[in-house]
Amino acid sequence: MISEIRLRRAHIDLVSPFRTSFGVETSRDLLYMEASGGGVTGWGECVAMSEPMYSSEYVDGCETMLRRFMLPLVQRDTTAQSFAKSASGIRGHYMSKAVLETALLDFQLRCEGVSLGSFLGATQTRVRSGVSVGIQPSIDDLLRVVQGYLNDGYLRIKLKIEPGFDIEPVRAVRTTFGDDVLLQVDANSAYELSDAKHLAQLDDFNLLLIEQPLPEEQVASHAQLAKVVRTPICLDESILSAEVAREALDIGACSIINIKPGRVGGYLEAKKIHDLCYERGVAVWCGGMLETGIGRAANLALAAMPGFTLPGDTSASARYFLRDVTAPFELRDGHLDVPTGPGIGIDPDLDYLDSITDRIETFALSRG
Ligand code: SMG
Ligand code: MG
Repeated sequence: MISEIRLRRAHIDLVSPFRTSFGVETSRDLLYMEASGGGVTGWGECVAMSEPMYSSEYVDGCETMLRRFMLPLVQRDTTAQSFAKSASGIRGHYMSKAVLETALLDFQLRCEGVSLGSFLGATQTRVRSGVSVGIQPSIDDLLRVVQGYLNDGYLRIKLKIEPGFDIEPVRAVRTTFGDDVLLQVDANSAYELSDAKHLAQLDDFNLLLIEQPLPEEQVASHAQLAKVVRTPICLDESILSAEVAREALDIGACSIINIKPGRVGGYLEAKKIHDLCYERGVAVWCGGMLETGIGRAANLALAAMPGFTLPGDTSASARYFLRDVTAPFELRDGHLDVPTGPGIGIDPDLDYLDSITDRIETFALSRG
């Protein structure tokens, strides 16, 4: 039984600025939920950024949602499943739901001695790692950064693109590193349907996929775009639930899905999207939100499910942080090991985590 929940706010610097079509991240504004009872603690890490630029959610807003509307739903005997059910009445706010649901799930799995991987039906012991490369000041800089990641052993490169930094950078990377490199691009909604012909120029570069070219709400426009562009369209921001995923696939808006548990309300919904895609033979991969080791551990368990046939944005700790809050995840032959211990299978280094913590608030639970 859970006796208390803690909400922790912390911050950690990134090793280098990460620029996307919507902004630059230089540090990670963190929110963790910790569900504790009987000496066991379950952890969740919120994926929201400090500003509502990737999507409408942002971390201070998540804190408000958790305090006002979600923590009041939790009692001592609340499970991840019962929380998901009671929180389904709250519209949107997927990232807030996900962090609390994950802490509850981690708590119960740790109590049962079951790893998140086995709970989800993981079939792999390690997962192939890709890396997401931010927009660089010049093509020369981009080539240097990509070379560094290839030297590290990353098995797939994803280039962030935006209008004005798209066709030529992709051409340069393809020409310099050759046809064998698994390569894809992510626009984070920066284009319009009227850019379809422009985007079709990317068809020359044998990309695995184009991720989220158009705004989140324009699912049907992606189906139009898919008729003009030969490269497979992959949706990220648009896919907020298994229902949206089903509709997007039905109308041909995408042929690949980036699954991010934080974006869809948690691992239970993420598993539903995996299962739907697996049944239909649609490839999925695990996205990333610059998570620390807590969020990364859980994502690795998900990425070890059988439908994750493409390498994800599950990079090593060193790609993000000088020092992670857990033991670092390290690349071996381009792979990361899936944690095997109960729950997410890893614990934070509490002394270090405390040293980057700004504040902790404790919520005692009623008996229910
Ligand atoms: O965790 O390696 C990571 C980041 C991967 O590119 C990444 N994430 O749209 O897929 C995406 C972005 C969202 C976060 S950008 C700050
Ligand atoms: Mg994306």
